[in-house]
Amino acid sequence: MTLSFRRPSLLSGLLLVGIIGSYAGCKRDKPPATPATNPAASAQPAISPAPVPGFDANRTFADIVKQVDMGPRVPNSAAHARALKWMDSILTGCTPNVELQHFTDPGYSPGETLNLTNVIASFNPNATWRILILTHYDSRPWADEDPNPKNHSTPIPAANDGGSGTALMLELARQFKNHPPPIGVDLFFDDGEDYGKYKVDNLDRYFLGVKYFVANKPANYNPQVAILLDMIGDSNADFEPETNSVQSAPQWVNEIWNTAKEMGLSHFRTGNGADIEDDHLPLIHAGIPSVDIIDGDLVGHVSPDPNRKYWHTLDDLPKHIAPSTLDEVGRLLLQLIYQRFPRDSQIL
Ligand code: 1BN
Ligand code: ZN
Repeated sequence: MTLSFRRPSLLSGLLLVGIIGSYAGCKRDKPPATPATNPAASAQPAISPAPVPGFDANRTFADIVKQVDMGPRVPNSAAHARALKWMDSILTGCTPNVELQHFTDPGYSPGETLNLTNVIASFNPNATWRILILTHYDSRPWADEDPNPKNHSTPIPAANDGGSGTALMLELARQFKNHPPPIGVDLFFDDGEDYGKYKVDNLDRYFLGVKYFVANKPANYNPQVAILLDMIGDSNADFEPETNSVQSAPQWVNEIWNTAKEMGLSHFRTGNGADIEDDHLPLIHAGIPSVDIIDGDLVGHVSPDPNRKYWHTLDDLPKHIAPSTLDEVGRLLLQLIYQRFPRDSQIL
């Protein structure tokens, strides 16, 4: 892969700030259980939690429809370029700190070169206590799980698998613009997640953007936790703790699912979720504790519900998405960011 930056590398800049702050020198290398049980936090005078902004789930739904209307966002396609421009314009309207990470991959066909772009939008860049939230925005080029074999080489609409996380993170960015988060937040829209053919070469050709990000990140960029959003919009979504996430970041899994329980969110269930290989694996391998919020029963059409058998098919359409599900995920993340995760002033 080759690299070019359209803008100066934001993460490098962030890391310069971070060196002065606590990226390199942070004493905490394990996350706290909760602010209430975090000794460093409880030693400080009480800090009133930041007010939690609202979340516009209808605008999020509309942004899923917008992406599907652009066409499948397959690398090297006009729809992919259009989606990138659209995301970039929204994000640059919300923060001056938007980085485009351009890179290439050979693709599958002889002589092919995939032009790929990761997008990273940062908020509160001087905060040393940071989280990374990520999703993929590319669409799978092959509907190879479609019941009709004639569709196996056709790209998927990717309303849920790509579109939902992208729309939700754009809405977070809009909220952060008007209500700057009390912790550092880096929103990472990664490319080339769904490019692989797992029946041919397992998962070797997946997660291209995150693999690139990890291989090129400054050594001292180490967010406290990464939260991956994948297929988070289904009207009957079932979010259970995913196995690799539990192993990588058990305290953060508890924090997220406990918060969901306290908020009375109906789509979050404790229990044993599936073991899913996803964008979080390269981050975990790079030492970043990571949690995948994923509707795991969609993968492999495990759910017995016939309306939930559209993963990697031409039926991954907005008709399966409910604003009420997007609302739960969006409000949960805002609650964690504004009220649950410790701020610098609580840990320094
Ligand atoms: C998740 C959603 N993934 C792709 N779209 C990753 C994956 C691919 C998981 C193949 C299992 C099999
Ligand atoms: Zn997929």
